[in-house]
Amino acid sequence: MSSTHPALPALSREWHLLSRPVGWPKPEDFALVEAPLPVPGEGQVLVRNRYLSVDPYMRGRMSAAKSYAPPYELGEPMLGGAVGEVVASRAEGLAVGDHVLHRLGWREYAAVDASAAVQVDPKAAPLAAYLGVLGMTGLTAYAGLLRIAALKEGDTVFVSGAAGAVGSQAGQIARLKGAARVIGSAGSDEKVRLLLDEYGFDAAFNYKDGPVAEQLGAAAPDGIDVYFDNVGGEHLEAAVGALRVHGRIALCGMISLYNATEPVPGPRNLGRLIQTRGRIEGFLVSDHRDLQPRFVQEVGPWIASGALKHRETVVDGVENTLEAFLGVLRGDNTGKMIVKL
Ligand code: NAP
Ligand code: FER
Repeated sequence: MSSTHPALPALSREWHLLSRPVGWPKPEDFALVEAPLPVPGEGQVLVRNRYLSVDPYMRGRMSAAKSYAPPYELGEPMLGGAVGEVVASRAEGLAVGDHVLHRLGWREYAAVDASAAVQVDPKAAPLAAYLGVLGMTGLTAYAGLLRIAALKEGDTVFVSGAAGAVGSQAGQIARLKGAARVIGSAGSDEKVRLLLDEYGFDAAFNYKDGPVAEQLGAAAPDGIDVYFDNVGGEHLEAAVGALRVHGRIALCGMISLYNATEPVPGPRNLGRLIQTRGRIEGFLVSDHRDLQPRFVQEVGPWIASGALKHRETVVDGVENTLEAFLGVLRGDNTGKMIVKL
């Protein structure tokens, strides 16, 4: 089976990693390169990407250190979540005009193995939602809160990075699942207002206003049962300090440390986990794909009804992908950061 879209360009732009960043990534570490349009092989589709995902974990893949995902290769296009339209197909079951979710982001066109593409329905949800609120970041919030932190009705829950893609969903799922009190932290007064006024958090603070331990103590005078950690560092130590008996901490991410050039001191108060019989557990969303159907079934209707609200920060143009990624590290985004091509 072979079919092709009528008008395709000869070239496709793609972002390459040129050198491994030390500390904050610099524009010189990257290049937007024009390459010949990829040619799909047997079993592949040519996808015109419409939305690219930029995510904090990509900072880790820019480093050489071995991790759960292999490092990006120098001089090669970077990888990442993307949703696009099939413009040529040499694969059974996918036709021109279909839409797919795949991992060859950071570029305009990609030749994708059909086996590595998931068909998505643009009528069921806006395409960008498959990268965020119904996609990887949404599932991360769901799995981390319900499976790792084992949220129970009546819990007091603290979420950092609470105006971001994962955090905003974790906080709202906690509320909708019966948490007694949900507290969020974020990096601007505008984000704090959004948590309180739109997302239904019971308390929220700007972590730049003063010590996290003090602000968390004021927001949760009786302590917390669950901490959903997106940030690490000072936030994590404050949460350990506020943990109640049988409290649970889900380690999702530690974005405050991703550009660190020196080893960072750990929380100095881990002894509290003994007194509280507390539990702290890291997780990766990729180990919890089995929850995807349950996640969509439970959270999808909340999104459709407006019970769970979300925002995206959309940056236009493949040429602005790097700035969008750097913006995530700086906190320019509210909700999922998306690049629209
Ligand atoms: P996001 O929260 O939408 O964006 C990142 C946010 O981090 C920024 O908007 C910024 O918001 C905040 N930030 C940056 N530097 C900070 C600092 N020094 N201290 C506190 N906050 C800081 O990103 P996301 O995609 O939802 O990811 C959130 C976290 O989850 C990240 O740590 C990511 O690595 C992790 N994650 C883990 C998994 C997994 O499987 N374990 C999967 C997805 C994501 P402010 O304006 O509030 O500073
Ligand atoms: C994945 C595992 C982990 C994945 C993303 C992550 C895109 C994110 C980890 C992090 O942000 O720390 O399979 O797929």
